[in-house]
Amino acid sequence: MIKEFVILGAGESGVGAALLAKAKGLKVFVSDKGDIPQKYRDELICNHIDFEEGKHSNERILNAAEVVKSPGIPDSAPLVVALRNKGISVISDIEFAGRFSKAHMIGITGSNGKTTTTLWLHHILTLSGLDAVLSGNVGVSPCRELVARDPDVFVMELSSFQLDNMFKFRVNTAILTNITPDHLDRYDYKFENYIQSKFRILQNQTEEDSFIWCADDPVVQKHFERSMTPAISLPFSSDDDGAAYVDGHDLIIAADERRVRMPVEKLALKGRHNLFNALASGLAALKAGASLEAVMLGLSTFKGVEHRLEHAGIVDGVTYINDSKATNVNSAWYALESMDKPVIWIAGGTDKGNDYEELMPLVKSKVKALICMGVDNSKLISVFGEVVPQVCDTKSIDEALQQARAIAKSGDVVLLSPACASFDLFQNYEHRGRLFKEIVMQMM
Ligand code: UMA
Ligand code: ADP
Repeated sequence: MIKEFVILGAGESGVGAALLAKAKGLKVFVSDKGDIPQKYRDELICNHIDFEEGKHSNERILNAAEVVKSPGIPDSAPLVVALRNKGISVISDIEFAGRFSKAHMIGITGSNGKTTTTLWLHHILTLSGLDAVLSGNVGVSPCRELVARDPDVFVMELSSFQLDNMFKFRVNTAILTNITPDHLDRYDYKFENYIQSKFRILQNQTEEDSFIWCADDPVVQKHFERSMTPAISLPFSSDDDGAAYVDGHDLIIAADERRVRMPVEKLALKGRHNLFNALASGLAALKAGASLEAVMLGLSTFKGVEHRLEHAGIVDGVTYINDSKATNVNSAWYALESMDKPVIWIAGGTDKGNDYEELMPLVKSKVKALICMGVDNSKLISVFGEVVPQVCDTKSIDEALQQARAIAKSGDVVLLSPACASFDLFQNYEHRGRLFKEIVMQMM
């Protein structure tokens, strides 16, 4: 009897993998422990793919030829452990996609800046007329694209969860934006394990490939060893060193004997973190063959990504900024650093074991009021209570914005950059950001 190709989880990655497996003639079975969202259920039915929901039928699954695991399912799940103990290969949808593609693979990982860099790079490549497809953790499984065709270039955001189940996949151009603590619940609360997961992006590279990395990031600096990859090393820095760097008021991006020079002030997005994202995108674009003109145009015309330091409106001379995607301390650090007006800072939510100390100097110099917004604000209040002139304890976004409006004076900024996950009060960070913008719109 032909053994089944089993897919665990019927979200974007699982259904993408199922469609590709079916197209390649495999005998596919999809199993989801929860309810399958309607649009994915419809896709499975339309494509005559066998599935179950509300349970995992262990006996059937433990008889699989191979298993694709969705990234939301931890490696510690008992079924995944049992599969591995039985010697059954468990891979991610990205690994599966790699078997059917000859595209130039660009993989972007890091703790922060993945989505911005991925979309910015894709914008440049598209302007340059390259056949580049966006995929990975940005929400589109590469498998889905491969059912129809194999593009010239894949621009893939890769989360650590996806990297963990990638074994033979070769990333031709790997970008590592930075590494700061995140998702530690999936890594036995050991930062070291999370760091190793990020470096998996290098695992199958050859001399023909490239590794683009942030030389200013202390963790990457400390852990990157030349023996980890034979690829060409292309570090970037806001200093005057590396393959992409800053020289006076200009940024320089150089690869393969081609070189871009443009004023930093022409970059479409502001802030030091976005300078890093621009340098990384520019290097990868040159490696993928983009024209120098497209690199310069793309770097200066990108529209930015929703919920990342997004301008939400001006009310009574006060600027409102939605940075709801800042779900960890490091991203909030960059948001505060890029502020040049007095800040009313809205922060808080589900704490992921945050250490706020590194924010202290910025908070002391820039924040005139802290509006804590969460079910439990005690930690934020105890850390910043003595430091910030005014601290408010709020339990909803309406209340938080009401307080912020009452305190703000013309010329101030109200910044939502929570440094925390959103799940205590919201469905997700998008929900939090959308509500913020809606209320600001109503105030206008
Ligand atoms: N499920 C099981 N068994 C279990 C546990 C869960 O069957 O034991 C089922 C759930 O019922 C659910 C399905 O698994 O229906 C969902 O799996 P999933 O969460 O992996 O969903 P996908 O839609 O495939 O989304 C995943 C990524 N999700 C996660 O990593 C948690 C998406 O990233 C990604 O966009 C998508 O693949 C396409 O690549 C989201 C994310 O939060 C945005 N990523 C994290 C981040 O950015 O910080 C890493
Ligand atoms: P990711 O996909 O890695 O979560 P995003 O581009 O979505 O990254 O940005 C997440 C948060 O981090 C936003 O608040 C954004 O302003 C901030 N950010 C973006 N780029 C960087 C960077 N290079 N370093 C630190 N923070 C960043």
